[in-house]
Amino acid sequence: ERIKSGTVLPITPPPTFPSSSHPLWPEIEHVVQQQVEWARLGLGDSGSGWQLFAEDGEMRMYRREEEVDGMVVDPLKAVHIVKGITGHEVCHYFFSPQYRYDWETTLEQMTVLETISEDTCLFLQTHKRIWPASQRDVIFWSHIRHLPNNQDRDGPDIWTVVNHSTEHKDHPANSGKCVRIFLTVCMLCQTRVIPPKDGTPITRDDISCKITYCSVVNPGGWAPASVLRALYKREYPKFLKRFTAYVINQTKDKQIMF
Ligand code: 6CM
Repeated sequence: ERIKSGTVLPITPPPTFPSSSHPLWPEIEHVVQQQVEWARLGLGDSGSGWQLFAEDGEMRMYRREEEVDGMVVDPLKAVHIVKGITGHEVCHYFFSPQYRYDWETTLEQMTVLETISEDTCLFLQTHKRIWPASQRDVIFWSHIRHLPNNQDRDGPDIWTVVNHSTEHKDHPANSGKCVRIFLTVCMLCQTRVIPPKDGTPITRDDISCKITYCSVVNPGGWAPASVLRALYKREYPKFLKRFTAYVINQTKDKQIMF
């Protein structure tokens, strides 16, 4: 059916995979919509309330200091522009379990508890213990999605991965040596292409990817605020730099995956 001009299209298209029949699906749909909206807002008009805590080249990281029941739950927003890679590539390497040990430095063990569909998995991860706190683990669903640009012919397509904590009957929280953390993470990517003026094929020199990474992590149990904030200040920039360098390295001799 033809779309009348002025019609506002939904931000996310309907699911194309059978994950829509999974019991987690309504939550996945809801959280993905919400996270994409939140990431697309950037820092808002004035950037008010966001505190720049790390800067390196094109990368900027901002946080808001927030506590719930005395626990640090600072929301984080990071923006980065990386040359030579596409949003599809960034999301592919962020989502796919087979690459996770290559770039995730805080990881001790990762288990895929369930492959809900090609675009959605359930993960159990244990992370390295950070003294003086207890070791942490996390269970989250992870969903990768392409949001084609239907509204603005010149606007970029979006690829996104959203990770969000959930429960699993075989792995109750805080039943072993680990304290369960709760997280919501969104990696949102827009690819910019400047085609060569002479009409020659597009190469990696003609593309760049704008990444917006948002996260909220609740440590789930006692962790000293100053240690946690120092940890985030060190680890988040390290993660984004290391991860994007990894994607550049993995893709440099491969065909561009738009
Ligand atoms: O988004 C990132 N990674 C994803 C794939 O692993 C996923 C998982 C994130 C888990 C983040 C856990 C960070 C460790 C938090 C420890 C907190 C408690 C310790 C207490 C210390 C006093 O979304 C990249 C995440 C990069 C994190 C720096």
